[in-house]
Amino acid sequence: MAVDNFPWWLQVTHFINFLFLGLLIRSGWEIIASHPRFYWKNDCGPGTEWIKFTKDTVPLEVGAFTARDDQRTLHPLISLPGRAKIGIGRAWHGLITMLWVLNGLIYVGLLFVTGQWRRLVPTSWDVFPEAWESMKIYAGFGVPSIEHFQPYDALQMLMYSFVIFVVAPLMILTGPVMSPAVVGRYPWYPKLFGGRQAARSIHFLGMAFFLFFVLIHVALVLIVHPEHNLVHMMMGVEYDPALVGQAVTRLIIGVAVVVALWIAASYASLIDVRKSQRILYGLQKPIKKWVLVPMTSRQRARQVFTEKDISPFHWVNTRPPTEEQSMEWLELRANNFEGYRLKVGGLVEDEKSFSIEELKAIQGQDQITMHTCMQGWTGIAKWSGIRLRDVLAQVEPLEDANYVMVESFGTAQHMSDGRPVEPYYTCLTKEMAFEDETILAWGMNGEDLPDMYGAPLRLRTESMHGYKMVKWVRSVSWIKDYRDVGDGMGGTREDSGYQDMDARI
Ligand SMILES: Nc1nc2c(c(=O)[nH]1)N[C@H]1C(S)=C(S)[C@@H](COP(=O)(O)O)O[C@H]1N2
Ligand SMILES: [Mo]
Repeated sequence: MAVDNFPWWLQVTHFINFLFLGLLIRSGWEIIASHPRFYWKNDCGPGTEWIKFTKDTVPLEVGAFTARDDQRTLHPLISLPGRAKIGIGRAWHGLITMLWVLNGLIYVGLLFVTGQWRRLVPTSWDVFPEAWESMKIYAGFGVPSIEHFQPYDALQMLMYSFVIFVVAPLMILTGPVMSPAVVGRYPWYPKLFGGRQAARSIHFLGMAFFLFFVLIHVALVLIVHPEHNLVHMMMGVEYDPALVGQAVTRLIIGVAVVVALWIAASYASLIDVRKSQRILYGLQKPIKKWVLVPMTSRQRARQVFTEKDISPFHWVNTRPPTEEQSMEWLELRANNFEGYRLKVGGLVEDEKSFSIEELKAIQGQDQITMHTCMQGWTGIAKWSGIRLRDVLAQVEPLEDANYVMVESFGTAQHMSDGRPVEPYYTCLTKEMAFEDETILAWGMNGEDLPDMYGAPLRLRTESMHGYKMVKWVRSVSWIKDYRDVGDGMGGTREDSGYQDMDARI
């Protein structure tokens, strides 16, 4: 195997990869910061973390410390975009993943088409004893002689193959397990990785491995025969001492450009966060619409969990309404919700309202499902309620009734833009509203819905993230367009947390 040139496409795909990996890792940190704990079990119980990046300990008492209280803020120099804009972090992560996978496919495709794969895929078992020899040399702070590198030595080959053919695919495969739509539609899939939280932990470990690999990779490039490496890498030609200076210049410029782009991405996203939200999610819309929705829409209930899977601990996000927020709810509460009536109206012929008893008489179902908050935590519970579509069937929608809006008595605990307290709401497309497991729940784990979890009625949209699942529901309305209500983004978390209206992934 002769040392031939490093082809130009190898340089380009490497450069793009370096840029994208940084964006992925930094947006990943933004997401981690919103729930800086990792678990193996889906319950996410306090004390069951195998690693956490916060000093806070969580009391077992329900609602004493909420998922929002747990959120951390990172600086824009560190995470993408920083300042706890998790919606934008998730948008970047999704978009760059698509581009990174594309770049990776081009790279691997070209490796095989051009025969370059022989450089890094070991073709003989000798690679293991040879790698061991290299390892011993490094362990003694030595450097294998240049003859070992043709162009890569055995240890390098093993490392590269492992990253490209094991770690990268594992990252791509564990990513979709974060999506409640994917997990709901294909319950066997998360099991391949030991469950949803195990997949999240593996995804985290993959990130840590990438960091470790990049550090070692860069260090070795610069320590072990750096003149040769730099000329190969940066100039794409055989080693020539005359080219070293130019290679170093190129390296410095390349790294500076990438780092500048990483940081620019953060600050550019923060200038006009709403615009970033629209652009970043907008670019992903076709993939969501043409791939994700058809692949995951759930017209059939799929109970995958049983009573014994029910989580002993279930995180709370936002506490029940206070006096400033809703006297109405507090008065209903004081009366055990006896006077409560769900209003069903908006663009309908005939507004109606229903007591919980009346709803129970129409239809009822139980579902044991996993709640997934986009922050990263999950919890399994049994929810009892009525299908939203059966509630909607009680009224006659007008012609331009296109979306369903669900409004709360309560608020969001924390609005990232610090605006005054206002009622929580969400909007659903017809597709979302009519799914089998989209219900208004009055019961949790066989009991009346507790106050913390949304009494007397809460929305459950099982194929979507938690932010769609309005607690303390006051009304359901047909509306013409979600762009006409609130800030026009589709719900409270979309308006002020910059999330996507389509909460499937
Ligand atoms: N009224 C209201 N409903 C809400 C929220 C909120 O802040 N206010 N948070 C949502 C989010 S982001 C999540 S993850 C779930 C959490 O539900 P839980 O507290 O029952 O676990 O509630 C959703 N419903
Ligand atoms: Mo959430």
